[in-house]
Amino acid sequence: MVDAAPNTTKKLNKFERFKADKDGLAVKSELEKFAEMGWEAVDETDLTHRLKWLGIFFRPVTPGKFMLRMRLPNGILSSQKMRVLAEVVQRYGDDGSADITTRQNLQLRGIRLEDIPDIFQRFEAVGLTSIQSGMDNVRNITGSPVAGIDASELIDTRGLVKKLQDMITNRSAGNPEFTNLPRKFNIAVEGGRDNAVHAEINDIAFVPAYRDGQLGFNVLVGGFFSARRCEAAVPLNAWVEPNDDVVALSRAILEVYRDNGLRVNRQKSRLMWLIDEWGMEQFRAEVEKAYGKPFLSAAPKDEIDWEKRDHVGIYPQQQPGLNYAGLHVPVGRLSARDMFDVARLADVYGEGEIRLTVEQSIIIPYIPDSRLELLQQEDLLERFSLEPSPLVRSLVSCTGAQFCNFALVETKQRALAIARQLDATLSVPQPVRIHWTGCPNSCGQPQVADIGLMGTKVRKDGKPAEGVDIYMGGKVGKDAQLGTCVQKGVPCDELPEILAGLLTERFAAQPRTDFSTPSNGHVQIAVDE
Ligand code: SRM
Ligand code: SF4
Repeated sequence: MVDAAPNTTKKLNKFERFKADKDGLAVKSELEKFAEMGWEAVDETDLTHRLKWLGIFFRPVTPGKFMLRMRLPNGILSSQKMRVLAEVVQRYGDDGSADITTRQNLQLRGIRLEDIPDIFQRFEAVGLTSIQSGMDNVRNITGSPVAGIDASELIDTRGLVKKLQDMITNRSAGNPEFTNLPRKFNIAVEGGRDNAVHAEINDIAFVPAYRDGQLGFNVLVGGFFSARRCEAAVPLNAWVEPNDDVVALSRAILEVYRDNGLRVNRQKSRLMWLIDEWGMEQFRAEVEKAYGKPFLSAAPKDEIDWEKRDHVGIYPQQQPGLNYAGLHVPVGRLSARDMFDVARLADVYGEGEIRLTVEQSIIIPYIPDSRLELLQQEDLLERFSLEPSPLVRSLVSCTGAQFCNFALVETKQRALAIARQLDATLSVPQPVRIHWTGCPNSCGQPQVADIGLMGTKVRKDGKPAEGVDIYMGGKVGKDAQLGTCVQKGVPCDELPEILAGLLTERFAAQPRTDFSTPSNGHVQIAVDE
């Protein structure tokens, strides 16, 4: 096994130094000890950084109550797994909750370090893991949320995504080959026609493409967002068959990045900076060498030719007589009760499977036609609607100030309140995707939105206040492109009026005249601290 080793003799940044001192994965064997001594006594670098290699995030905003970031390949989990996660959250009462993330994943809140050994045992018993989900590791690997059930699907990505995760994490045991990357790393494997996973914003993206009549993937590389720079992925000019070649090529790219990626300035360490430094020709040649066989050049075009779907509502599956139900989860926030309810619905109406979307919502697949009517009478659908009001429906929000110390503004609660207010006063003829992100790190992906709102600090009437920079022009699905900043420093309390203006001028919104309550307009979610 090759141990990851930084490539440079130049001065290393502080992250590289502490990784060289002790690998992040090393804290795995110390969890019992940490649990006994209590978080206050844990070495600071272990506490605030290395624990993230196991998916355990110290939250300076809520000291002692940790966040646990899972890995859910392709965003799929069983009702049994959901129940185990619900039990974890439940034990923390009002402190416990979970969020569906923008990488079709779950994060649990309120976790105490002393409970981690027991929680990890429970995870292992049902095949759950949080390994390598934070810091300089490969994040949750995304794939179409309707893989294997979508009638128009090209490639079922479920097996490939799982194999990729197993390779990267050594089947969840932890894999020191890939725990010292220069920076975080994102991989997406898209198998549908509508680019459901925002392939273009990943460090590696596989997108379906026919080459000489054979279906496989074109490969894109280097997509990323950061406070300093945002780039869409660019073609590697390579095509792979939808088999183990996907895993082998990902491994080759990761090895090249691990051994050559820039490690001096952390702001310039993502894959695209290496591609820039070398040029695509050299990068491709180095990856080809690591891959061990010549690349087939990319297919002339990919098969992403649909507008992006959000999967909210009920849709027939490729399997006759079966349907999937997309339940809208307002800004992705779940309570323990919600999680138990979702697990129950998946068992009673489906086949005990649950899927998550990058829009932070839930899909329950395999529902027979005969069960649809009954499903629609379930109380949970009052909270997690099949027909949410238009702006609430397309809302995405990062964690924000409630739990994230990078945040410059509160996001989730404000996002939902403003969307509901606008839905109550305006009739919007088309979906308008509004994405909130609490700081320039862009976890809420404002650059893919119709209207993106990025938290910032402003001054209003001579006093500091919460505000946003406004992004527009993000396009998803076919011909995806990134939006750009169109207005800076808008105080949050002026946003309802400014957004109403934008919606009217740019998205043909009209004042509502019927004054009926739009669907899902007054659903209460538990975002209050
Ligand atoms: Fe993120 C750091 C939350 C998706 C770019 N992100 C963080 C941290 C870990 C910061 C921290 O320690 O507090 C946030 C944890 C807050 C918390 O308590 O929840 C955080 N990121 C999230 C999530 C939960 C947002 C959400 O509400 O859905 C998403 C978790 C995904 C997952 O399941 O793994 C999340 N983050 C993203 C995305 C979107 C994506 O992957 O499609 C991005 C932009 C895409 C990208 O990475 O290229 C993103 N997060 C960042 C960055 C900027 C990275 C950079 O290269 O500079 C940081 C800061 C960093 O890494 O230094 C960051
Ligand atoms: Fe935190 Fe900023 Fe990411 Fe939001 S965008 S979760 S505020 S780091």
